Amino acid sequence: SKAPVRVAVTGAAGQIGYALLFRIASGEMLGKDQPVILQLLDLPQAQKACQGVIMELDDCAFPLLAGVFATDNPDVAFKDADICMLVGARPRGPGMERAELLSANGAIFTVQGKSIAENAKEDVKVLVVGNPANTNAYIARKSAMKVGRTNPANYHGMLRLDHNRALSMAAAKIGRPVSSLRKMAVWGNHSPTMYTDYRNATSNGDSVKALINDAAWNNDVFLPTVAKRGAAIIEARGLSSAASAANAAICHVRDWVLGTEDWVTMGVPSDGSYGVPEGIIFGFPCECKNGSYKIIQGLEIDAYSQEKIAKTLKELQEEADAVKSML
Ligand code: NAX
Repeated sequence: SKAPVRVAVTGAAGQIGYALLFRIASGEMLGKDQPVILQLLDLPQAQKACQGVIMELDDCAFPLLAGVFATDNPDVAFKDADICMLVGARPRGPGMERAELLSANGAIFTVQGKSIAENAKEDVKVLVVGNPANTNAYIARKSAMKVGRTNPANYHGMLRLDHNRALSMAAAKIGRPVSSLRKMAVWGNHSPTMYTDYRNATSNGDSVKALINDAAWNNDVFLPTVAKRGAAIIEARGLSSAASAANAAICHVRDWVLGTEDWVTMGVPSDGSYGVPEGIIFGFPCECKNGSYKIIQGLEIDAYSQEKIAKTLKELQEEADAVKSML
């Protein structure tokens, strides 16, 4: 049988952690034949809650769960990790300015990026879920690059929830199942400036854009609804998205490790594609094969799309500028 894969999960005592860990342990992320060891990181005051989660993991008697522990020490949590899912982050408190939020998270992700680079496997795959996800991934990557050792291409931010939201909403609009859809894309930041793009999407081979054939709906309904979906969930549930966020994290890592047939949106460090400066963590349509990903090249960017991409890029560059002094 296969050697266990070590998966570190931060923010393990939180609500996304609770929706995520059981699915990883059941084999939904890495395959039904792949044993896993879960390495949980959370703050000191959350250790007791982590022990409760571990008790429940034990009580599931998952055949694939080869081990689990919790710690408040990043160096212990990331030791020999093959995959790091960085869910824990500093939430925006009441009256907190954007700059304060960025610097509070900068303090977390500089430490965690360095610790990953020093302790994890050299080919570790890192997915940042905690917001602001793109910039937290940017910080972790830059911090890791000072250490060297790990692959700078493997520091990602999560845009998959936005991608999945777009799939579901486009499917409902055309009255066909999600499974009929291919080639959805979301560009840029995981924030309301993201640009959700179905221009290249198909449903059973038919153009989704032609089936919808309504530019006003795209601009006035589809884009803002996907962009504000997180806020709509908070309004309805009184809590932010958790099960769908955990599902998106599972999808991102599963597709990265096991490969894709379709396009998937990943927040990856730009290699200069589509004029996005190198190193900015930007949502691009990607394909995955043999454990690595590739940004889909050669897509036509019309004037409308260019304007949307420029706007979300500007926001990411401003966030990068705001954390420059920490890196
Ligand atoms: P919770 O507040 O339920 O849980 C967060 C957990 O992280 C807590 O247990 C906390 O103790 C822990 N934590 C805080 N700082 C830590 C640190 N330095 N090291 C380790 N653990 C730490 O939040 P939850 O609902 O689980 O959301 C987690 C993060 O995901 C938030 O930042 C949230 O904004 C973000 N989201 C990102 C999404 C995305 O699409 N990229 C969507 C969902 C979600 O909003």
